[in-house]
Amino acid sequence: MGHYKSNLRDIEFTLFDVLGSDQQLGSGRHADFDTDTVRSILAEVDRLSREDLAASYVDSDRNPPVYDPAARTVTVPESFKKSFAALMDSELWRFALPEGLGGTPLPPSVFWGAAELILGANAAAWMYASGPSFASVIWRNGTPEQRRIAEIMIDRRWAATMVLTEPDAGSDVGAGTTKAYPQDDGSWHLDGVKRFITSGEHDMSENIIHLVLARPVGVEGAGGPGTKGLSLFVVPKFRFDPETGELGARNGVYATNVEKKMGLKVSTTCELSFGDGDEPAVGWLLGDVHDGIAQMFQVIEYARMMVGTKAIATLSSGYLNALEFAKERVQGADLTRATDKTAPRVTITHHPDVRRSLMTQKAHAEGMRALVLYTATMQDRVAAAAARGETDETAERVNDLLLPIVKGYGSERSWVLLGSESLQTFGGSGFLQDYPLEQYVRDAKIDTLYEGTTAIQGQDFFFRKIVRDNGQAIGWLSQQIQQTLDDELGGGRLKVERELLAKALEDVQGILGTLVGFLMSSDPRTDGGDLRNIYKVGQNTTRLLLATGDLVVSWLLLRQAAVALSKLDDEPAAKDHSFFEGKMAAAQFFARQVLPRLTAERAVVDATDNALMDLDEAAF
Ligand code: ST9
Ligand code: FAD
Repeated sequence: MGHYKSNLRDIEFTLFDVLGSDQQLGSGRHADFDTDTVRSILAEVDRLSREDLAASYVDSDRNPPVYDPAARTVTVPESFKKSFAALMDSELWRFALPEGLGGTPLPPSVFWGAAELILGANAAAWMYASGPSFASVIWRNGTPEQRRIAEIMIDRRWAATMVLTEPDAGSDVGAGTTKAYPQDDGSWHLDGVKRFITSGEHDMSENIIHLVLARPVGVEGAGGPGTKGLSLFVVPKFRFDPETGELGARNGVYATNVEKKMGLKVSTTCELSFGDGDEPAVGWLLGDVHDGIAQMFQVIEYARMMVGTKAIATLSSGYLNALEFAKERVQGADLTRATDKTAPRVTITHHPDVRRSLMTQKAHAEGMRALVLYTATMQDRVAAAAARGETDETAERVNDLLLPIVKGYGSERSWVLLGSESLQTFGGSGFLQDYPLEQYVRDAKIDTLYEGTTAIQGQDFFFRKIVRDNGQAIGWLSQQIQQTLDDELGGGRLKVERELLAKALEDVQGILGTLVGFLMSSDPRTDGGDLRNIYKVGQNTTRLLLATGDLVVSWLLLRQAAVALSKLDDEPAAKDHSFFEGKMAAAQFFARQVLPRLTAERAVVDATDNALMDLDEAAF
């Protein structure tokens, strides 16, 4: 048995019974897909993930890629190559490509449902396989010649990378110093060192296309300070014939180091040096326009969704592994007979604290799955509007609002719960390599770090997605939650949960109101304004992000529970009965055990002062 335990049942329930993702199938852009076809695609992705992709998960952790510093090459373990080949051969990546690039797009919600399975089984395989998705960014933004590069990338299955980070430019991408010099033939020569580049070097494709942020030199109107002065360059590992793709000379970009890491070891993390040898690092300006950070954010938005989904998929598998273990592990007597030394020993699922832990894992894993899929339904709306030649501004804004929650909240909750609850369920065995949990914990920690740390997600959420949006998206979302309350969804059975949700909505709105108050009072142009009040905002943006995540997850669990209730009325078969009872239990547990804490979070926010910022650094 492989490590990965999927939950296709819950994915399908959420997609089709709760979110109605099937309603867009069979017509328009998705005429080729009906519900049965989509279910069979999901079933095949599930099989591929549990078998072919999961197969190399452990081996490629214990035998990670080998870097040869003399040749500056990387050899990936054979077991992983097999998984990667299975993923590429499945051509699942075509479901996310535009038609013009040979794609047959699935609705994004269905796509992300399938993505969970792959990311849970072997996230690194997904990352190495993202060449076609990167090609779609080149296709969307490129000149006609560059569109041809996108086609070649797909035909020849080239890999790709996103290259932002430098030793002194991590969260602060705008501090990057890599330079790009224009050449007479229209190409550019890049010069600089980038750090931490995922898939930066490996031996699984004949070429790698690097999408690199660099600062143009000597170009009027470009190359200024900060992120806005960065442009995006397409830099191949090997030069190639732009018509046929036939490989030419080695380009001057090399992996000059590969990091040794805590987890996700099979995914290479490379230092890339541009133009430090005899050959120049030749690249082309994407779309022939200096709009690098905006172009790169098309990649980042996708990658943030991917990272959140990866984290949540790992928690789900961690929970299901823990559940299986708990059902078999016999230890101790039932608490009601604890003093009776002759009482029969029971499986640990009988212990109240183990049940608390298991339900904490289940409610979060399933609630956050719903968060991912709900966010993806906003992407469904955006794509459907685009196909009609329109824009769905609300869906765009709400998707933008939810992305930092998927990424920031999803990764924080998953990483913490994987360690504190899923691994813990195994007792000391969880600490061993006999079970997948220790690797899950190591592999999931990165999710709170890359693609913008949690602090960056919190700031993005408040300053960009709420304040700069004039509260439109958060207002819309609050209205949706309020509607659920007004409609008395779930009737009498979920009355208590609705009351708790109403209080949580009030608390989150209270936290937000306090932060907006701090922000306004930090404007020195207003009466009594004190610029340092912005620190009070900065102390609490992550808190707001996490609190809003709890609120949205609880709302989605409640919506799931209401559907489950109506299904239970139809007296389903025993197995379905248990599934629906489980949905009810998860919603009730989350509302009763998680939401009340938001009142305390609000009190902390309301009491914020600047003592922390006034403290001398020496006192830390
Ligand atoms: C990394 C990779 O960590 C890890 C995993 C790799 C896996 C690889 C495979 C993944 C698959 C990918 C496939 C791709 C396929 C795509 C398919 C598509 C279908 N939203 O606030 P300002 C823009 S990589 C959108 O002033 P600062 C915007 O243009 C490294 N845009 O920022 C804005 O202009 P305007 C990851 C946004 O103070 C401009 O930026 N590193 C957003 O200058 C300036 O904005 C990080 O993530 C947004 N949310 O810079 C860095 N925000 O305002 C984290 C900004 O006019 N640091 N823009 O619209 C940050 O995010 C910082 O906040 C900062 C600050 C750098 C943006
Ligand atoms: P720093 O930015 O130095 O942050 C250090 C700490 O300070 C963090 O806790 C952070 O939250 C906090 N902090 C920093 N600035 C602020 C602020 N303004 N306000 C509040 N808190 C702040 N990059 C790529 O370009 N491409 C890749 O493919 C890629 N893959 C990666 C793979 C791995 C395994 C790793 C580890 C990193 C990868 N990265 C990649 C880089 C990654 O995106 C950065 O590590 C990340 O953005 C954080 O930057 P940093 O490590 O320099 O930390």
